[in-house]
Amino acid sequence: MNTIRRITTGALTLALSLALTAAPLAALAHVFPQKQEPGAGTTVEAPAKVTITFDGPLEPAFSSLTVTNASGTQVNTAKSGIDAHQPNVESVALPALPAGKYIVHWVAVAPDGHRTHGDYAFNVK
Ligand SMILES: [Cu+2]
Repeated sequence: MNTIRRITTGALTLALSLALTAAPLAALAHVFPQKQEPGAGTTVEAPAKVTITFDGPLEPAFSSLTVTNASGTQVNTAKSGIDAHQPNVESVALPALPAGKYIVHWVAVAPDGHRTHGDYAFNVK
């Protein structure tokens, strides 16, 4: 009884300390979107820009946002940029978009060089 209890506590302590050491490392190394405007899967009036707020600062030289239409053609002509006052906010200006489905492709590089990427769609009415 006593031994089992000790083992269980030991395993719990080990799991806890692993979680505690792993979490901050992962958070430092890789950035992910926290907020997307327009949001994933939403249908909106043609937006003037796409803005993504990440959970950590981005390396401007290697991070980017591009937007393509349903046939895969890039629709943004402007280059994406990081907000001057918020290093975790990136946006890209858009031309007047006709109705349809659009895909936002994001590449986020943290200051330590770790890269994450993803995409999501929104619809213009
Ligand atoms: Cu990495």
